[in-house]
Amino acid sequence: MTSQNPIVLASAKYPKPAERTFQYGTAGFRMKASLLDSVVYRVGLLAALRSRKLNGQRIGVMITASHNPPEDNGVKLVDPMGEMLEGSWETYATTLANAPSDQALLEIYDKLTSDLNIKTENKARVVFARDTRASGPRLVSALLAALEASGTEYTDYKLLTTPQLHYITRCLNTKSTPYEYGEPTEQGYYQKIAAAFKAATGTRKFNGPVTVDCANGVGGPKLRELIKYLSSASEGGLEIKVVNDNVVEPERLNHQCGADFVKTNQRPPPSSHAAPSARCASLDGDADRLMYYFNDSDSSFHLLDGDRIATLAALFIGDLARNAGLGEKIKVGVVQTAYANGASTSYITQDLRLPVVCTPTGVKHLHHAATRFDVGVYFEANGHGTVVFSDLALKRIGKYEPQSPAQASALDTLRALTALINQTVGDALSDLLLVEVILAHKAWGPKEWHLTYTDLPNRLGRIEVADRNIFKTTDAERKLESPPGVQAQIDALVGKYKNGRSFVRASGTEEAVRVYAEAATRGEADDLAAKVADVVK
Ligand code: 16G
Ligand code: ZN
Repeated sequence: MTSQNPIVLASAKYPKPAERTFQYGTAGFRMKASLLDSVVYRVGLLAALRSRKLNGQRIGVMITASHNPPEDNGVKLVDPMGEMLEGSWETYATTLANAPSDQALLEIYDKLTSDLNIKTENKARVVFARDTRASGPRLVSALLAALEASGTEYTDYKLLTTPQLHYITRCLNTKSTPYEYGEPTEQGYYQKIAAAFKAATGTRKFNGPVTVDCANGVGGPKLRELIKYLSSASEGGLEIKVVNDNVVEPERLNHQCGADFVKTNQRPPPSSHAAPSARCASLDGDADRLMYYFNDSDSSFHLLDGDRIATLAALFIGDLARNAGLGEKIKVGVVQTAYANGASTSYITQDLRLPVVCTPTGVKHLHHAATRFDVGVYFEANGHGTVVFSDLALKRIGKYEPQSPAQASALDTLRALTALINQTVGDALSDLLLVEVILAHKAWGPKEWHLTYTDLPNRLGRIEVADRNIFKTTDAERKLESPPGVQAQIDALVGKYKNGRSFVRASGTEEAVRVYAEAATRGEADDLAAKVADVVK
């Protein structure tokens, strides 16, 4: 009898809230945690299907809402190589999440099994973890119910950063293959990163400590753990001062701290008392975004965001490849979104002479575009990003015989970077150490880094509209094709401002549209943003 089916029976304990429509968006499902039980249960079923479809490769499930407030939570799937879930499967996630009843859910589950030719005799294997939110354990029980009901083997990695789960997923699926990525454990992650950091730093000295605001999220305890594997400051290692690492009081998560707070408010967390020119960094709630910043001697605040991390990494890796004698064999490229400051794009193309590709917002788009370069550097302005090395580039870097001591030294550093950088996804802990290595090599403080180019003043606004779905974009979100006529009005406004640039897109995560504008001066950028907002309202 169908009603005895374990999937239906367990589903009854996680009923879908009526009148709610869910959508698997750029960051998976994300909303108030109280609404998520049925969604997580159904995501567990999808993870089982995905794993069976891929012949029992491990699929990751991460329970987190990143930089959102403490009462939110979310869930997303990780594909076998540690990438984001393949696009076509996002639709299946949405369909399962919206099944109106337990019975309808089973019917969709069975239909997906047959439509996708999934062999039911294949093993299903899932690994999962969560951030520090209070709702995490409850949502884990919904996930477990789905894994049990679908006959899935699973491992609970408990508390991890999102990038750690991506790393472990890839390690598990590449174990004992030529593409082995590392030990599939949290310790393995720290060991790999710490060894690579040591090798990449060599004999260079760090210019004082870095203070890291951990958003009172999972990044705090994990950074403290990582530090145990690094050389101490007294041994010539990097001194990392950990702040905002209170995970005992969950309501402090992302509150007045963290990468999103710093980027959105353009100021340090109020708890920060950093000395002038001291290096400061902020992670977000699941430690996949990183922001650097410092206060000048005159107390002016300077943000070193994702664009700055991308330009720093592209500069350094481009130089290393050339100095190692691989300049002709390894092409470095940069991937940005329309939110990248125009000055960063000019710096990359004109000063670094590297190609830049622009993609729509969302990590999966950037990551995908980055894999088309030998070495692809991608960062969103919000601080999420990484560097990916193609198989060919890794082979060339691994096999090349240096022709001089200078080449050998550059090559050693480059090899160390391929292990230091988490190539599965943006990883704030790995990116932090990458930035520190580069600054140490260059003997730069944040000021010198900041001086590489001058940002164009810019403004980002948020407008609530009746229906954001009427705003359809083209050209990597830089132009609106609907509503008709709006783009022509924006173009006419932009033309009136020196270095003016503006675009409008519907948010993928909120019921709103975003307006971005930049121009030669602060006044003009604000003015342009306000005028474009008027057009959209
Ligand atoms: C999601 C994306 C992030 C993007 C943001 C844009 C992932 C993992 N996360 O958080 O990359 O910057 O959405 O939000 O892809 P918006 O569409 O509301 O502007
Ligand atoms: Zn995040």
